Amino acid sequence: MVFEKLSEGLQSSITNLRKAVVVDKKTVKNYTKEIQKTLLSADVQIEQVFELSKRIEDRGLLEKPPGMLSRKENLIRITYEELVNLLGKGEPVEIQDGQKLLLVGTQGSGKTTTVAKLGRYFKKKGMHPKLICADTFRPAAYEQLKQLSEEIKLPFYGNPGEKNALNIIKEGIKEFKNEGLILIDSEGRHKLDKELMKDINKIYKEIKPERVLLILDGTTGQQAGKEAEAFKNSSQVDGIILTKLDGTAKGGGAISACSATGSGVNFIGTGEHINDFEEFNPEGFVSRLIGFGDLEGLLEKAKEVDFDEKAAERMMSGKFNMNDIYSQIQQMKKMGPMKQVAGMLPFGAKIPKDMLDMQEEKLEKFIYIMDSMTPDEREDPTLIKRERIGRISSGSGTKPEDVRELINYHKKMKKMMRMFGDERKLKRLMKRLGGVGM
Ligand SMILES: Nc1nc2c(ncn2[C@@H]2O[C@H](COP(=O)(O)OP(=O)(O)O)[C@@H](O)[C@H]2O)c(=O)[nH]1
Ligand SMILES: [Mg+2]
Repeated sequence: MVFEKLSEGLQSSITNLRKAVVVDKKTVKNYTKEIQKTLLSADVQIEQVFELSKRIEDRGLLEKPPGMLSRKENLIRITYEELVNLLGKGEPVEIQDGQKLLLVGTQGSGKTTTVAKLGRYFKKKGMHPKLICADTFRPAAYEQLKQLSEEIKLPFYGNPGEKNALNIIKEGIKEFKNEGLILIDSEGRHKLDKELMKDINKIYKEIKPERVLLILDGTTGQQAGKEAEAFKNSSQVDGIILTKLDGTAKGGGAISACSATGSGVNFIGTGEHINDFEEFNPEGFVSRLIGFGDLEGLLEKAKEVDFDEKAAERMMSGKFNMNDIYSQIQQMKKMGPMKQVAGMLPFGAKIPKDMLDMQEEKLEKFIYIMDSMTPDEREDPTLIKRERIGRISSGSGTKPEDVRELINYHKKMKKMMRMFGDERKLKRLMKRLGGVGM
């Protein structure tokens, strides 16, 4: 599996963090030490690792957790952000029909394979890729790409009799009437030397490809960044494709080193087969490393909840009615189980137990009941006497006990609101609870 070690390392640090009782300086330090170790073993540059862990540490200790997040959760969110920052800085490369795309890189980096992978990828997106083999350096290159193009059923042009790469490309473009997305496989040398650069620059000048993608072997780890830099200094590079990430634990190093050059990784190759290829997107990638389900909930919670000042004032003045309960339940449904929410409160213990035990279904039921009340009744629940209870329960398809339970709930809440004599405290509580508080 790709990035298994990196993922395991990060997830185990996060699990350990979750188990910690307090989030103090020592916890944060231990946590960042573990992250450091994981990143170093993925061959990420030492300076990058230290910068990242220092930022996680500083932010983790100083930053006020946004929204509903605890300090612990915020630390995980910060880790996510910093990893995204570490692994991706480049803009996505826009590729479409009507463009010529030149693939460059050293021999064996995976150019020919990647031309076919890209062809298949864009074909699936409804585009019209056409392949040209312009590698006159390696005799088998023509056959290799020809076969691959047959496998994925894409037009192919090559000319084994012609020794001049530039001529082949011109012929190919003519053959394809300069239509569709023309993918050009170029020659590679054993390293990025002057000769290769000269040849590529000549092709670049004559053919004017709209995009140039650099193919780098991911198993070289940090070295990939050095190659990217060298290439960028002598030729145009619009994006980077890292290959062979399936066969290495150094992928993190390769990606971060490329990102450090200012042009991030756009695609990754994750196997020899044509399907082993994907667009690289740092956010999605880091989410997967950390464990997506976990992160999704966390980021959702980090969103600042709206604070309804007017609702606070209404409550303070004792005017707490069913409309408030209504929006309160709507907010609660967005936030998850009550017990979990109460666990985050500074004085959670004051919340009556039956309220904490309230189940999602019950909240739903309450909503139905309130929907069956008249506006007057919602505004002033004391109007709801015995005969009205019957009407409301049958209107909402619930039992009269349910309606009574909601009325009692409202009373309890109202009483509790008064108990928080201190307005500041109440407002703070309400902010955490997302609006109408309890
Ligand atoms: N495991 C793995 N092998 C790859 C990947 N991409 C290319 N290769 C292999 O690397 C070798 C060189 O690839 P090739 O496309 O011929 O490189 P080129 O010389 O740059 O054109 C071939 O054996 C490919 O099958 C990849 O993402 N994963
Ligand atoms: Mg090749």
